[in-house]
Amino acid sequence: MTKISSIFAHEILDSRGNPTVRVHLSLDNGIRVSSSVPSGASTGANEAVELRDGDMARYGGKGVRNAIANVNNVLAPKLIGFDPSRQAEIDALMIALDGTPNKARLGANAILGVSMAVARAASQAAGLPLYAYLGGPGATRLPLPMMNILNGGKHADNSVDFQEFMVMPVGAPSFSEGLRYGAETFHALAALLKKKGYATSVGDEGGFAPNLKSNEEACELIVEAIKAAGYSPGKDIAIALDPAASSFFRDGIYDLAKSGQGHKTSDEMIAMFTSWLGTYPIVSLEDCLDENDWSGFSRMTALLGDRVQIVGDDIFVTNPSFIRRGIAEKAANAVLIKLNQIGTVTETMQAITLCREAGWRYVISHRSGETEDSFMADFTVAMGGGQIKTGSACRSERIAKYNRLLEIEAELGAAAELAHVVQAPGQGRID
Ligand code: 2PG
Ligand code: MG
Repeated sequence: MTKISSIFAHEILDSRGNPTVRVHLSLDNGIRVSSSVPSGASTGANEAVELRDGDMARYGGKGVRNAIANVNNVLAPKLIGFDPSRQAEIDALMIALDGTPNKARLGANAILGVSMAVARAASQAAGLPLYAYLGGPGATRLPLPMMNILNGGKHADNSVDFQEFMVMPVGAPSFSEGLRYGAETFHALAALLKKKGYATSVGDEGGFAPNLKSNEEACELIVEAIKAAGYSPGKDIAIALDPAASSFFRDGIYDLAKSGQGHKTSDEMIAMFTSWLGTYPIVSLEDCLDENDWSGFSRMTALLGDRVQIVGDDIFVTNPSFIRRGIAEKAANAVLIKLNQIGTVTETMQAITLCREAGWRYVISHRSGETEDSFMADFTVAMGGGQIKTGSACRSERIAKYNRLLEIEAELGAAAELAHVVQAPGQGRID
């Protein structure tokens, strides 16, 4: 039996230049792997705790030396000697060693770094690519990408309140062709913005971050870019949105301060997105309301849930207990899945099992602060949900995931299939 022989963590930087955790793990047969932990900006209040040092003398308090020390001094001594294929047991032991409900003592960043490294080491010990180890021989489904080509909200210093305007190549015949559709639209959008005198600098996830006159103008420009790239809006390429509404919900009201478009109630937000559905080829709506607005989510799902994918991110935080409540209250019909919101590979898989049992869809997602680690690309293929959200067509921390998916597609050859989980706008689900 192969055993874990060493675990060692150190501090690295993420795509925003903030410290994060990298874990190196060795097995007694000579296999060595590493994993790196991402970090969000528009984080849900109930996410597992990302441990930061708070030492203002280093990185403005954002150092992760305590999390590193927890890996090296608390977790490593307990895990050496374990068979890495015992993922669930190892994750449960780390949860027990932490002893809090939200990983506040050791840090979800410490625990997840080890959890991902354990999975990767086990896959190598089994002689399998990570997606095949975690997903089995049936893991042949490549995801439809949600490519965030226009950034706003907390991910950009511009006049756009809504965080993510994404394109989904719903009509593409394969993953690589879909990626090309998205990249060509990204380049067409660049040319369009330039022509209109807008900035073509990019935000945290590699999408453009111009100062637009309104949030809606982003949708207009994307439709124009899709056409300019030679595609049919809605047929070849659809739009997905993540306003990340918790980030501009203040004192019981949605405050569209960045664009200067005033205040909206929950029902006014729902009415606005309903009208957008009639105008733009939108197939997916994530976090259109605040994370505590459960009744608003339920009203919106009752109204629009048969026409469009309604994704809960901050409201569910990849946490089985919140997802269970969401299913009971019909608060959405899909979940955004982020490994670091919950903090172990096992619990993330449990969250996905709940979605499957309820007939809900799930989208595996990056964070706005990322690294070159492409774990989530393999994880997406393994989980078979058919959708990945991992940023625009630029910035290497985003492209690392797309390139890994291209590699998986090539490796699967004729067995590779592209998921078609969303149909033309307003037509409901067909997966
Ligand atoms: C989101 C994510 C990822 P962040 O809201 O879905 O795009 O952003 O990582 O900043 O929470
Ligand atoms: Mg989100």
